[in-house]
Amino acid sequence: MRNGIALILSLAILAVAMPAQSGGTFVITKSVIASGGGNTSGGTFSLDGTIGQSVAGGPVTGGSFSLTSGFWGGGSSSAPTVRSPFDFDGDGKTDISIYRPSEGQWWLNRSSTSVIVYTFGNSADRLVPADFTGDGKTDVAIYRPSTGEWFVLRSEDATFYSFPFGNSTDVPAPGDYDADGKADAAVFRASTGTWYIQRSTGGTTIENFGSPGDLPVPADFDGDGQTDIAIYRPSLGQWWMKRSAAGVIAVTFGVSTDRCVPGDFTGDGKADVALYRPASGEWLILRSEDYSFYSFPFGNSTDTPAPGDYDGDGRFDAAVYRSSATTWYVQRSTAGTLIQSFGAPTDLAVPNAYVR
Ligand SMILES: [Ca+2]
Ligand SMILES: [Ca+2]
Ligand SMILES: [Ca+2]
Ligand SMILES: [Ca+2]
Repeated sequence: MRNGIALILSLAILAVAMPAQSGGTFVITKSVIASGGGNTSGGTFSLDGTIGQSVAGGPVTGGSFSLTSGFWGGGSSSAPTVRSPFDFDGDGKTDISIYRPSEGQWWLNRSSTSVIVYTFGNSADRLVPADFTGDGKTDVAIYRPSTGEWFVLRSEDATFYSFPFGNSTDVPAPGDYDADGKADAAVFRASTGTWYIQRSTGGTTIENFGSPGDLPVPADFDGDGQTDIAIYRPSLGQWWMKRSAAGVIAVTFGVSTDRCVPGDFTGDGKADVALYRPASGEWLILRSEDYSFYSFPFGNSTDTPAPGDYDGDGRFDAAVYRSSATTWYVQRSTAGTLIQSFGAPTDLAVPNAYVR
């Protein structure tokens, strides 16, 4: 019985691309069903009945069906791909990395290969690294406030392109707002509470969400693959999130001196509202699952928070760069604490780029 239902579902999918059919006996050979799989072997499959109709009727009975898994990739192909931020080599792990403003240098300590240095930017530029080209590797990128220009260094071949999008007082806040796997240039204009998003799939989104004094904290809070517009209101400790699938929600979590470090710390595919409290060196995480929170100390008052997924397990890891000691401390969720020397005292931690 159960196998019969599975067969109907699978064949209903198979029939989508076909014209409607009715009547007759359908014969499907193994080569049609399992061209790429390894589960079907030795036989010809026959089916009488309802190809081309919706799955609305009762189950097929009276037959002997044998069906193994593996149709259409097991149905997983439509799940959004969760990628790690600041992953310049595309191995799924955030890379320890610094920007040296005086030289315009990016030093990337890539987790799968080696250190590489790019000169790209100047001391007044803002860091906006993200995967703009959609190859799974974060691209080195800067926003130049004086001209409102974006400069992206393609991870594919280290060539660059640039385009204007924003003005001198805008806060750059790129993300994948249209869920096509490519980061979209975006800015938050705090003076008017307006978001401008240049979608990689085409067109510009202009949306009012926020007020003067708010900070942009976009992330995928509902886990549908689309970055969600969101702001933090420091004066009230309020987070306002315009979730793309689940609607607007507001939570009060934090004080004005906290730093916003949203990310998926719990590993459910949804970003958690999260804070770093410099005064106590504490991380405070509001679980997306049930809005309960937990906290733990990791860092001190002068450390730079640099969250990311450094061990690539799908969960954000607390991390700080201690510039005075040029040392990174990473509390990896699966691999223990990493202590690594990388950088100089005046360097900026790249994974701090979107911490507000
Ligand atoms: Ca990496
Ligand atoms: Ca996009
Ligand atoms: Ca979303
Ligand atoms: Ca992790």
